[in-house]
Amino acid sequence: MLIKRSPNGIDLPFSSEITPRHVFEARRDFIKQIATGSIASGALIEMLSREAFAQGTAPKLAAKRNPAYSVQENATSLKDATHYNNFYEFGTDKSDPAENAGSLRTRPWTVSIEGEVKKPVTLDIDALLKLAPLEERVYRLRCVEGWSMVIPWVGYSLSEIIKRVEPTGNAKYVEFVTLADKRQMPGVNSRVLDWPYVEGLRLDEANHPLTLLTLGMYGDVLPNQNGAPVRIVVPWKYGFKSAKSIVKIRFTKDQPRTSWYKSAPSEYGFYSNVNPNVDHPRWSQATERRIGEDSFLARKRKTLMFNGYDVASLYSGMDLKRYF
Ligand SMILES: Nc1nc2c(c(=O)[nH]1)N[C@H]1C(S)=C(S)[C@@H](COP(=O)(O)O)O[C@H]1N2
Ligand SMILES: [Mo]
Repeated sequence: MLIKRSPNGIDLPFSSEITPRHVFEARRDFIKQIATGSIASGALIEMLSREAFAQGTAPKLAAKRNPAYSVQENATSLKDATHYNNFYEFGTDKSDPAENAGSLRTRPWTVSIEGEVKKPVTLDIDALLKLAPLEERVYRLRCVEGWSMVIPWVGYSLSEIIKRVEPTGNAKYVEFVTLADKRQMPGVNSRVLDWPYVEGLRLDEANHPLTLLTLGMYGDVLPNQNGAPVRIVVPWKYGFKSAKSIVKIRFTKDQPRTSWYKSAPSEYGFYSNVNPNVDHPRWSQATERRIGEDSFLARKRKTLMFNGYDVASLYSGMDLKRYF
């Protein structure tokens, strides 16, 4: 993949500057067809990426940057983002997922969407890729352990799925259940967590446009260690809320019993919004270390309320010390 550095310092994949005439004409025809509505946007992305593939220039998962939902900060290097991971199904060391996740088979893969919905459905990964136009969004990710990264994710708002399955009036929460297969995931043999890894959101949090159904990063499909083939990313919450390698999305009446809450309820609350004013019982949450700025000269960064995202209206009237 060709990489150029953009003016704001974020690494962006660019397509070739010189477009051959036949490619240009084909592209013009595509654009006419979209204008007349004869091609769906998902199909368009596929056609454009196939065209770009033929030229050998473009990323594997073409997506348009959504600047309204992207931070203007340097992206963490792909190397760091794929070699410093938490994915306990593959081991508890930061280097374990990169080393062990090669054994994960990500195709075929289905996600069952069920529970309190009028239209339950099971979608395979190709259906998910086509369900809505893919966007690139550069988000901060803040781990509860005190480090952060900036990652260009590819996906679309989870609300795109939610509106299609039509939650019933009983649906108050959404639960994400991730794969737990001992044959593919060596960490599932250990008892560090109660498997499968389960996370959850309140329905309004799940419907917030920032909540990203994530299928890729850095212009390509998700590497296994980052939660292939599909994960959730909730940028204003601690990283552990962003469940990887999801197989089930369940709408519920009751608050989901999440894995980290079950393991230590006094340390990992259900909400787990990034909040510099509420310390973890064993350490401060006021500052963070940006991965890639680890030299002794690098200052720690101040952690921002809700990780810097404008989501306070979701929690108006709530005591965030109590509902941590
Ligand atoms: N299934 C599953 N999802 C998971 C985890 C995990 O152990 N298992 N770890 C979480 C934690 S603690 C963090 S910080 C993020 C890390 O995501 P990244 O490796 O893509 O940066 O994934 C989250 N999602
Ligand atoms: Mo984390």
